[in-house]
Amino acid sequence: MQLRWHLGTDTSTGSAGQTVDDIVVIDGTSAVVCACSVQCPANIVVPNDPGLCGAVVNFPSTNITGGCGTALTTPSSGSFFPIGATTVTTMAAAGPACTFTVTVQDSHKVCGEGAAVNVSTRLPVGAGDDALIEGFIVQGPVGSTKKILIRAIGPSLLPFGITDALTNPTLEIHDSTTAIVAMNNDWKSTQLGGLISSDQFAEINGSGAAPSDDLESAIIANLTPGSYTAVVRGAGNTTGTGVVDACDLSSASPARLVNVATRGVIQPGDKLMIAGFIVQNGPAKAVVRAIGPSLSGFGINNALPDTTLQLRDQNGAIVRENDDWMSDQQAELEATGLQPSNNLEAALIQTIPPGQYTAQVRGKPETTGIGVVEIYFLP
Ligand SMILES: [Ca+2]
Ligand SMILES: [Ca+2]
Repeated sequence: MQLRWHLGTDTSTGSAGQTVDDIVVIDGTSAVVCACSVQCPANIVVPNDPGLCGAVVNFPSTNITGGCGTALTTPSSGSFFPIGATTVTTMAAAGPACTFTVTVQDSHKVCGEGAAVNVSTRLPVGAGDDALIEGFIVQGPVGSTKKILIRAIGPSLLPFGITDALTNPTLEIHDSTTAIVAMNNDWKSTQLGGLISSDQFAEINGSGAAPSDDLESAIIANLTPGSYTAVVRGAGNTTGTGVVDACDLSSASPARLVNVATRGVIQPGDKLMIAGFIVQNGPAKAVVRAIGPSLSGFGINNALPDTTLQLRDQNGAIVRENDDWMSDQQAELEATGLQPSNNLEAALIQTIPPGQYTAQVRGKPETTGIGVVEIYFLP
């Protein structure tokens, strides 16, 4: 087939000038659409943004040629990426897809030397049930405590281009009876009560992990063995994208964080749930779960009906992935007692060497709903 331009003079508007007034196709009987091709940019490695357990990363567009139809890149350029590796996917309506990896290295120690980021999660923060909730289970001998700095980050994402960042987060810590044991609105103003018996400004300020915006929340909590949840909301029921993270300030304590879980609204594409976490001091055996449909049994109306899960290392390589937990590690998961209660939920068990990891949860198909990502560290 050949295309030939036919040049003429456009007289329809009364003005002179050369325009293309027709395109003649010769030696062809029908229009031919070139094959769709998508070419992603190269893998990207960046340091974390100072003070954040991750970075806002911009990257070049995917090179798209031919008849691809609409192409969607997720997460999009300009998103917040947690510490660890996240795979970016461009998927064309015509079928072809490509991927590359964005790796955020823990270069600026958010938690200070010797302390680990246990988990950081970015999600849309809504009102009511749609709050961003992080759960912790502390295990240890009677009398032991785990000292954890928990933060709710919002406005400090704005300078990095997260335009829908939560402008004024608040943070509550609940115990297993759902009683509030600590709360904070703006980190420079300690709210006494519950576990908090003295002003925390100096200790937070000296921790190396003080939030960079005065409206952000932080609490240092000495947690005795038990289960806790941290709840992030927007002050005055405002909504937006927020990050909750936790630093372990007592790595020498015999008490251990054995479970960290995050619950929030998961949306298609960009707003998948990505939990970043760091394994220190030798390998850890972990069960990672992506919980969705079984939440409806706990009164959550808009739980995801089906979930998928990927565990990726700091190079972006998939350590293990799963769709429905009974498919390949059923016996191993049942032996831990941590198997999900719904067959469509995803779970995996893996011994992982020290390093930075992300657990990525999506709905299947990609729909909007509440999901939970859980990381259990086994003895
Ligand atoms: Ca606040
Ligand atoms: Ca599934």
